[in-house]
This record gives sequence, structure tokens and C-alpha cells, in this order.
Amino acid sequence: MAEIQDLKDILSNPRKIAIVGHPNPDGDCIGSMCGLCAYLEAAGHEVKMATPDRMPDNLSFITDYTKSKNFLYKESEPEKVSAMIKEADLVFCLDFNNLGRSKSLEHDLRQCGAPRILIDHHPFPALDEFAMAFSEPQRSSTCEYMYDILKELDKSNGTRLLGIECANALFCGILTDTNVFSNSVTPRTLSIASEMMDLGVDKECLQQKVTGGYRPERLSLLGYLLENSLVFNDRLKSAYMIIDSATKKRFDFRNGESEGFVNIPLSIKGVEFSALFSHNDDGGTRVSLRSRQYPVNKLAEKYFGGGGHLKAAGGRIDMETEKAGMYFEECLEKYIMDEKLFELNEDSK
Ligand SMILES: [Mn+2]
Repeated sequence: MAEIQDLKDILSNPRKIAIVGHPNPDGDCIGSMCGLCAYLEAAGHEVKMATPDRMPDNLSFITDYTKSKNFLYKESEPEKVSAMIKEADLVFCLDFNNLGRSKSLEHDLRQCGAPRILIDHHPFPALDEFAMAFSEPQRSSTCEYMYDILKELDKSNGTRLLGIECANALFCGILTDTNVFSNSVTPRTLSIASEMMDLGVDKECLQQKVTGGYRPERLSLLGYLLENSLVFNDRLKSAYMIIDSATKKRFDFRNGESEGFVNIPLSIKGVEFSALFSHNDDGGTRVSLRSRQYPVNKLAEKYFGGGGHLKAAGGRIDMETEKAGMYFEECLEKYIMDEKLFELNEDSK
């Protein structure tokens, strides 16, 4: 694993820096990108950022914490993004663990001559794809980990560049990846949150912005799904919901509007697994998986072409969204038996 000293050395002169994130960027991705950007700008570097596709509208305020007006999307400005990565002296890859996960940016990232630096918290990183890798899967979020890295960097440089802008951006990612401090939280997560509040972060204000910036259509969609789509399976201790293309149309669905939906079935006693399937515009189906205690990253990897954290994972399948629920139950049954997670009651089959 890389050392802070390596990072210190490579940042000792002003650089042209590209920061990239993953498709469907979430709060942790955008927060860590903008937090790092604010820090690097304070240190005198020139920074540009890019993700494959658009961030949700309710999270766009996070970019206000940086001076850089360069937050580009590969889907809308492909040439500019390719040039930005090509011209960079350094490329930071945040909140994803291998180049393949960056989808439409993968080619640019593989072609670029500049060192790629990984900062991430997903298990099983492809370490050989990066010149320098900072990976700690036990972290609640990339933002939490970023805070400690930047704090260490300040310490070894004798600087105080980690200021309120940086902390505000990073706090947003901790809020979203921990579902407002309800999962993946360690003592360090809370210490960092406390240090950030000492720096001037207004927790309630940011929480309002992160969780309170949606359109009414989101709530209508949720009500509709709970009423019409939620399927429980007592035997498998599971529940799932499906957002098919007709439902998306009906509620004028925008990216990011189903954030958090997959957690809701876990509030029901006895439900150990929850899944959300959403129609993807390419014809396939996006998969989100959650659990109370059993590993779902292995389930995502085995059957849904994805991966992630122990209790929160995702993937994508080439299957009509309408059929995903049945497929999920078949796979989950096999998975529970193969992994001997618990006894399946044969009577209720
Ligand atoms: Mn994350």
C-alpha cells in the first residue's frame, strides 16, 4: 500500500491534476472528488474533475465548495474529458476499485501516461492498475478515508490546507455512504465527523441539503413501489422492488431519485436481504443489494456481475427488468444453500 510520503513527494510541485469518479456518481464519489479538489487547489495545483455520467441534481451543490468550474461528464463532453485525462500530470481515481468500473472512462485512463492514484474503500482493489493505491475497505466511505489522508499530508507538510470547504464536501460523502450515520460507522467515523464540526461543518444544514433536495415525484414513486411492487419471500428472508421502464416514464424518473429505497425493506422484522432492480437505458437492469448481516458483495459478484461492500453491493445484468425478481430469488436460494447461511424451511416452499 502507498505511503503518505509518496503522495507528499508527488505533490511537491504544482501539477495539472485530473480527478475521476465512477458512473452514477453518489455523494461519496462527488464529495471525495470535490474535497480533494478543494485541498489541491489550496495547495496551488490546477484541478479538473470528470465522471462518466451526470450527478443527481440534489448533490450538485457539493461542487460549490471548489473553485474549479471544470466538472465534466464523459457522456456530454467526451473530447474534453479525454483531453483532460491525457494532459494531466496526475490522475486520482476515487471511490471505485478497478479501471473497468469506470466504464466510459476506462479507455482514457488506460491510455494516459500520468501516474494513476487510487483512493477507495471497496474490497478487492486491482492494485496493479495503479501507480499508487490507498485502499481501506473497513472505512465507512472514501470521504472518511480521504479526510485522514489529507490530514496526514498536512501534518507531514506542516500546513493547514484542510479547511472548511474540503470538510464540507467530505462530510456529504460520509452522510450518504453511512445513510446518515446508520451503517458502516466506526469510532473513527464519528471522531472525524466531530473534528469536521470543529472546523465549522454545519451537520444539520448539510443533512438537509443531502436528504432534503428531492422533487415530489420521488416520494410518489416510492409510494407506488411500496404499494405495487414490493415482493416479500419469508422462506428466503428477502424482499425486492422493481423500477421498470414504464414506471420510470410514469414518474419522470431522474438519476439518483431511488437513492435509499433499497434500504427500506430491511426495516421489516425478519427481512435479511433487500434488492432493487431498475431498468437501465441500455436495456439491461441495474441491481442494488443490501443485507442486515450476510455478505451480499459475494452474491453480487457471483450472479449480478458486480461487487461492493459486505452489506451493500450492486451490479448489472443483461436481462429485462421485469424478470429480475424471479432470477434474484433463484440465485438467492442457491446462494443461501451454497454458503450455508441458514436453514431453508422446506415446508413453506
Ligand atoms: Mn463509497
